[in-house]
Amino acid sequence: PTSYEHILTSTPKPGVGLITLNRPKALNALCSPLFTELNDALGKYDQDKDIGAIIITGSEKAFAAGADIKEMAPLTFAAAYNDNFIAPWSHLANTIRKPVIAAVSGYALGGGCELAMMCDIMYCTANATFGQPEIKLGTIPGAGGSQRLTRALGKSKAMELILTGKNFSGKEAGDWGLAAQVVEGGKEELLEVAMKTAETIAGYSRVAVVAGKEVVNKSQELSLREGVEYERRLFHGLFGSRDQKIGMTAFAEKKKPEWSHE
Ligand code: CO8
Repeated sequence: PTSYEHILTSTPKPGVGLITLNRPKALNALCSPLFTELNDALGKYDQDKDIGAIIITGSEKAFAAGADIKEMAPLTFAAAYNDNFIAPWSHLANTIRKPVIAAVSGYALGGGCELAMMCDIMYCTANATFGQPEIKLGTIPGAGGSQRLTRALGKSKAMELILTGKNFSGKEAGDWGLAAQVVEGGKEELLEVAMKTAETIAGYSRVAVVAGKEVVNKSQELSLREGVEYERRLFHGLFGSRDQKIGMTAFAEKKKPEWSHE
């Protein structure tokens, strides 16, 4: 395994890649070097044939307390624009094809909330603390928060949160549908839930899983009619996979399918 400075990587279960944000002195503030490492680790798991699902988590106290404010403070418009500051953050949402699960305990503020929302499935503890507090720093969300929060919660609630900068709890994230499940307990119970889902997904055909992620994500960008047509094209295409034959034959023979991932 590659050794990183700001993250830890491991494979706690077969098929599951676990990335732990590990910059405890700054509550996992997402400095550029951390993101470079995160993108590297995500890219490696995405390429790894033995990995079927990825989990991103933080510590008990902080998933991530935002982009690194100390790094951003002196940035000029020209430097941010010329270097396309934050653009590498889109790697997760734009490039990674395997499912990524966010397991959020503690603070998920600003860029931390945005990172969690870029993941495909979010789990959190009831007392996790979410928020987009950028307005308090004289700026606005810069890693997709205004778009993803609004799609998830609707305009009025997202507007209120982004313009007041007030936090919301893990329980609220669950009630509002931002998180798929709110886990009672701490980081350990949270990871157990995330791991179980990751293991389940990793146990299916990789071809079908990647297609499933792709079509759900299309729903965020296409009209209903275009989205349904996109889904149908891919659905038809999967009759060309070996795993569709394996899965349906196994059902008829009352056997457990042995996926070829082809
Ligand atoms: N950036 C840099 N350092 C941070 C950050 C951060 N976002 N958050 C915490 N830290 C550091 C603190 O400075 C402190 O360092 P030191 O010990 O050297 O003083 C250490 O982490 C521990 O923090 P606290 O002592 O503040 O811990 P508390 O438990 O008292 O408070 C809080 C925890 C409430 C989370 C508090 O740290 C806080 O308010 N943090 C900032 C939260 C915030 O505003 N986040 C949004 C940042 S802006 C953003 O993400 C914009 C995204 C735009 C898109 C992407 C841009 C890159």
